[in-house]
Amino acid sequence: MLLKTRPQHPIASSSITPEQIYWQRREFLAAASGALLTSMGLGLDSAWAASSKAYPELPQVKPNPSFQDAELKKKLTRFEDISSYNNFYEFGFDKDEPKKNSQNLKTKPWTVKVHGLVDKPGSYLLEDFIKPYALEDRIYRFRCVEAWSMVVPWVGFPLRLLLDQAKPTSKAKFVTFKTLYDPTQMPMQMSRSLDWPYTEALRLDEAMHDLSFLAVGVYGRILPNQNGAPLRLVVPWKYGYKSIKSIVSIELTAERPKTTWELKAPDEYPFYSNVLPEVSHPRWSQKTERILGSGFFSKRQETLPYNGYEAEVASLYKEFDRRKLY
Ligand SMILES: Nc1nc2c(c(=O)[nH]1)N[C@H]1C(S)=C(S)[C@@H](COP(=O)(O)O)O[C@H]1N2
Ligand SMILES: [Mo]
Repeated sequence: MLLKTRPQHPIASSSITPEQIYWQRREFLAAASGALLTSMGLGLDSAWAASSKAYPELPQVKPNPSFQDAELKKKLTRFEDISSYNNFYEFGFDKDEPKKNSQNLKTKPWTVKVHGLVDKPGSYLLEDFIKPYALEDRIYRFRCVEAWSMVVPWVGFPLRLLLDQAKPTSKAKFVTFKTLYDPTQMPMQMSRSLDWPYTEALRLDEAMHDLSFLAVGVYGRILPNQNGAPLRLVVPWKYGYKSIKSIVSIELTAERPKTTWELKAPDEYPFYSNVLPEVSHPRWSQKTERILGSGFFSKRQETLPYNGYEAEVASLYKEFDRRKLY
């Protein structure tokens, strides 16, 4: 995983939607600190509209009031940044490659298998998979292990609700997720750079935590392919690589599986991967993070314990040494 910075392009809004009001505010702030950025933005008006509106709106999405923090709302990362600076190694290792190379990923029909140590296993078409749940909008912080961060309004439902339906047996201790394996569509799966299919896992009690979220959209619209369409995990108190994309398999297991990044470099990307600013990555500090989309002279901010969710999740780890849990 490499760090790479590139200029961010401010884009003025044409029609007023809630997210665009936030950007206007951002641009106002940008204007206050440098008029150049705003003037560049004017010409990109229609480019923005095209990039957002290419994605169908999800019907009946309700904001979950517990995750609409006013301060975070002001810091929302623009759709344009969320959808053009990505890690999705199946489509390439540079941040701009997933967007370029994932456009033909076939996300319909899409089948998700729920299996392993559950009373109610099943294979579902995505439409049927999400049908039982009310889609909600949750604004979460997102922190990549590479020390950049964003604030994202995800659309989806808590993973816990799915697990409640699948009914894990008493032997189930972990939930294992797998991404689609199809090298004809995901060209980097032909290389041996990582152990494919991309695999991630949570302890069952982590998976049952209300914050663990299955996302099908962002900014009220379906997920762009590069963000993990049509279904991805979001675990906001852990480093981004735990938030596995384009999921086809959810399996309850008794044993802890080896995860993809753990297999690659266990000392750098261990199983727990909780965001802990005091625990450095072997090759860099995790004390601060670069704010994605904060302009050419990127701003940094302090990283928060458990990425700001300490009050909610610390009890999951009380009997452990935090350092072992990174
Ligand atoms: N299948 C799969 N899931 C993945 C990855 C990946 O390469 N493949 N990258 C992870 C990493 S390192 C991060 S930071 C996030 C990035 O999500 P985003 O592109 O939506 O910001 O996805 C995670 N999920
Ligand atoms: Mo990441």
